[in-house]
Amino acid sequence: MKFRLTERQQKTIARRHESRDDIDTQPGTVITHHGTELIIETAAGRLERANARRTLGALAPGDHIGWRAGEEGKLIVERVEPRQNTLIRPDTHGKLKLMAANLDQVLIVLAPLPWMNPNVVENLILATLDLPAEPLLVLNKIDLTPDAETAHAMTHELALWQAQGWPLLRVSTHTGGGMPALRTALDGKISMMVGLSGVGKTSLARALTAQAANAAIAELSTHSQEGQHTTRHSTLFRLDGMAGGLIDAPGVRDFSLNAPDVRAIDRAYPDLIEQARACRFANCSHEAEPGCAVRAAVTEGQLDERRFAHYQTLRAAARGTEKR
Ligand SMILES: Nc1nc2c(ncn2[C@@H]2O[C@H](COP(=O)(O)OP(=O)(O)OP(=O)(O)O)[C@@H](O)[C@H]2O)c(=O)[nH]1
Ligand SMILES: [Mg+2]
Ligand SMILES: [Zn+2]
Repeated sequence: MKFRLTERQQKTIARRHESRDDIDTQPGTVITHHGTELIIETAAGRLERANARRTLGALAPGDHIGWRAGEEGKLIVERVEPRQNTLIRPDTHGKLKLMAANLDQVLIVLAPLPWMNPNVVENLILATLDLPAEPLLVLNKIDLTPDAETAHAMTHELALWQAQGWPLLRVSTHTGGGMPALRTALDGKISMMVGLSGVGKTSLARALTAQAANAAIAELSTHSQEGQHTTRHSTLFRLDGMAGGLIDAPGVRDFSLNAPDVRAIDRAYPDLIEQARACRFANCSHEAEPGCAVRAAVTEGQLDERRFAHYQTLRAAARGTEKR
């Protein structure tokens, strides 16, 4: 999982928009794409099919672009504006793919079934904070009653994340419960949904935006299989009666961070950082040093053991990349 472009990639992208500045274009936003075929939204709010100039490289939902009418009425995207941030993720072949651009908020969509590994949730929170964007935890399918073990794990982990100050909303697309609060949280922002396949991201998009039922977009962005519709391409939907937009995306299975940044890790573990201030050594690694307040807090049950273990795993990964 990689959210940021390398400096070289950023420079390449910067050069690309400079190169088309001479052409007179109209402003628009990328809604979705399928290969070189794009659907863009014009400033007037119309959805149009378009093709991007090949030299622009990959475009993604949320990209602000400049387009002009080409021959035979086909729109041509000539430029892409500098990006506030980019969400990048390996595709099924392991190739890094631009999933979305210019995000204000990332909705980490959870459900009792399937319940996501909490370490993966924390990787998502970390990556969101690193964009930077605001994380919003959304627990969907609250109409379902999970088995006792899942219920216990859910209650425990959700309380931990809330204690770090990350907001949590509980909703059900089936009953409509919690949906007004979710609407309010989305107003005026560009938000992207991430979560396991089957947690109900597309169902949420349909509940919140009339556009998500648009047949032409649905055809481009979904793949149906055994009666289930799996999202294949990220798509930006405009929210009914509100500013901002919601990006539906394919489900993620894993969310490992290949090169976490030490400061980004610390931002995702404020509880640990707070305890670490009481460690005897300022550069304590919380492994074997005497006077380690973090290890003491874990032993006393004041700090969550799983969170501590995952923090140490992330820190080890960060040290590994620093040495290289
Ligand atoms: N019980 C219950 N089921 C729900 C709810 N929301 C969605 N579902 C069901 O969950 C299943 C998966 O929903 P989708 O919206 O396709 O899930 P998704 O996250 O978009 O999945 P991918 O596109 O594969 O990533 C469907 O059968 C939905 O009917 C809910 O609030 N309660
Ligand atoms: Mg979907
Ligand atoms: Zn320590």
